[in-house]
Amino acid sequence: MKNISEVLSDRIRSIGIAGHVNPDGDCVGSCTALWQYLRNMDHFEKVDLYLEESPPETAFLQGVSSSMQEIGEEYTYDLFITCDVSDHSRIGVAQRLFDLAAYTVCIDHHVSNPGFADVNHIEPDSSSCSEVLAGLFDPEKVDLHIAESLYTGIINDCGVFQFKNTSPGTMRTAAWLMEKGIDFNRIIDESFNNRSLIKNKVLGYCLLKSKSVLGGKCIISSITLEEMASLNASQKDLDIVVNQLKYTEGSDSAVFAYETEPGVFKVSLRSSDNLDVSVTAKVFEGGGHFRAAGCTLRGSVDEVLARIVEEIRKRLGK
Ligand SMILES: [Mn+2]
Repeated sequence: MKNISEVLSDRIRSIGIAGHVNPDGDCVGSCTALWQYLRNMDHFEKVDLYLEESPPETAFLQGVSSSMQEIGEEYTYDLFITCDVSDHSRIGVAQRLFDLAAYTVCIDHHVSNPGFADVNHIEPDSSSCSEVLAGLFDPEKVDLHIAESLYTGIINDCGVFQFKNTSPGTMRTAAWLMEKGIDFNRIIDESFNNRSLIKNKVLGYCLLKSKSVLGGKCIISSITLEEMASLNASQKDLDIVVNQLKYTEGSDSAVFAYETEPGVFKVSLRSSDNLDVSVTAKVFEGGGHFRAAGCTLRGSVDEVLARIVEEIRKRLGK
């Protein structure tokens, strides 16, 4: 696909859009950008956006407050588009509507994406789904608010152009979005730098608990439901932890396990050039990218960490 218009035939009257469970900045940025873009086209009867509770840092984006967290009555959309969703099982709340839709499109950048829609446009070399979408839009139809959404998505997935997934193409996209007049400095502060006191405390707690394993090559940390409760924190407060762990000097990889329900841990993995953590995640039926991936394991926190570290040890060849 070269342009989003290729999937928008004249017969399409209703469009549903959805992101993934536990939405992040790129998910919200790409979904709201597409929602605004399609609504601005003015020839669809219905353009609906389904997003689970968005991170507060993205609340300023146009479309967030109009998005639906639950599905009302069942409805068959002429077209349903997912953004930043790496797998059918991650559609979350709108999965039923996706399944019912006459025609489906998946727009994504996850290398592990199996292609679960009728049309799959996946660019694994792209920093973010927002960058992929920017390439599918007519630049002249991108207004200030759409540019804000796309820019927010991009900076959240590439760590404000610090991660390896940042390409010259990412910078060129950011440049033309800046030319739309976005207040990029405010967007970076609001959606990336500013953190709640709880989020900062959780980060401090998890860093204090971090341990170096595999001769310093891997940094691990974790948090249980009980510990989260004692800090008054929830899952949404944890997204920055694993990247900070990764910044520990000398480490090639970081593992962060957090309990989502009793005895069930979501594990986030980060790595440098010499370790493909999406392979490690896949061993446990997870997925993701070369340097950032995730999976879910059952057991005690020590068991979960031990199993992941053992898998990384094998990959590192030690
Ligand atoms: Mn993404």
